[in-house]
Amino acid sequence: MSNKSILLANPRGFCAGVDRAISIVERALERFGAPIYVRHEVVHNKFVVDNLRKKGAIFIENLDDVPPDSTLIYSAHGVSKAVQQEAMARGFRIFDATCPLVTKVHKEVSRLDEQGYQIIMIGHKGHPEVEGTMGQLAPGTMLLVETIEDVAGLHVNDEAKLAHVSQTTLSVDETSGIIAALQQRFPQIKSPHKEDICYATTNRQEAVKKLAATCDIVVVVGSPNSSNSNRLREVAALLKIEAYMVDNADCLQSEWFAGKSKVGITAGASAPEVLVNEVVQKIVSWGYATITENSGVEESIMFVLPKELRGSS
Ligand code: 0JX
Ligand code: SF4
Repeated sequence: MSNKSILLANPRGFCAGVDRAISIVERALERFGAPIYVRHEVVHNKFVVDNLRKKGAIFIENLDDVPPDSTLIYSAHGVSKAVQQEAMARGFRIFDATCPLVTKVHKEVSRLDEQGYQIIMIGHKGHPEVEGTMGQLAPGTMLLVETIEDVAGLHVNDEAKLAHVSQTTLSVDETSGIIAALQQRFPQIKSPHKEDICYATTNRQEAVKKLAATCDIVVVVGSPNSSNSNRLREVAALLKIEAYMVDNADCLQSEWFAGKSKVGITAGASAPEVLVNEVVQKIVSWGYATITENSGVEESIMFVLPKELRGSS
């Protein structure tokens, strides 16, 4: 009998924000018909985006590409105030698929700004969530740090009136290092009541660590532009485990598995379970016969849809 086995992480895959964002696009398509315009990929997953495109969603980055009187949906990652204002001025029918946990950070930014704080954001430059969160205030108002090294180079207005917020999908461990560096340099800096890194990011990183503890190789299902999926691969790799991220089963390379007896599999918050199943099936076909699933935190959080899109579909 083969001793080659597969262990699935728990939790893995879709989070409540992704579920809601995809439902918003699907329901808008059902209610109003194609085309429905979506600003940016609604979530960073090729399979999800391709499917919605087939149903009539059109993904755009620039509002100039949206014809008058269209329906427009903001992606799960959120948008800046400037994008919101322009979309409203153009008179589109707007649905906001921004994850409520990202909106919470937006509100925190506005509140801190009203209280006179200068805000430092921890996040990845150019990521749409960072653009949306920093874009809650006028350009140039917030400061961005990506690494511990960036902290030394900050030029702040008043050390006594500083606060920090973060992107929701960062590495928990890396971010605590950056926060420690901020606190060391600016002892009076105000921290969020509750960490901005969301429950889904935290739980999936914990789950991949548990996977890495007993596996020889870890496969993360996720698209290349998905920040939280990349973090899962990195978290596993930091534990000295060979770790790969794949968009789908076709991306798996049999050489990776030579000499490996236990394969761990997880998925980013934007990767559908159907892709996990396909990855599992392919690895099973290479002789990994036993499949088990780790125990993990149960997630019961769900977010409601916008009022106009609720009810039976
Ligand atoms: O690149 P991200 O991880 O921020 O986004 P993705 O992969 O679409 O995941 C779901 C949306 C997360 C927003 O916080
Ligand atoms: Fe929301 Fe977290 Fe999911 Fe992002 S990863 S959509 S913040 S629940």
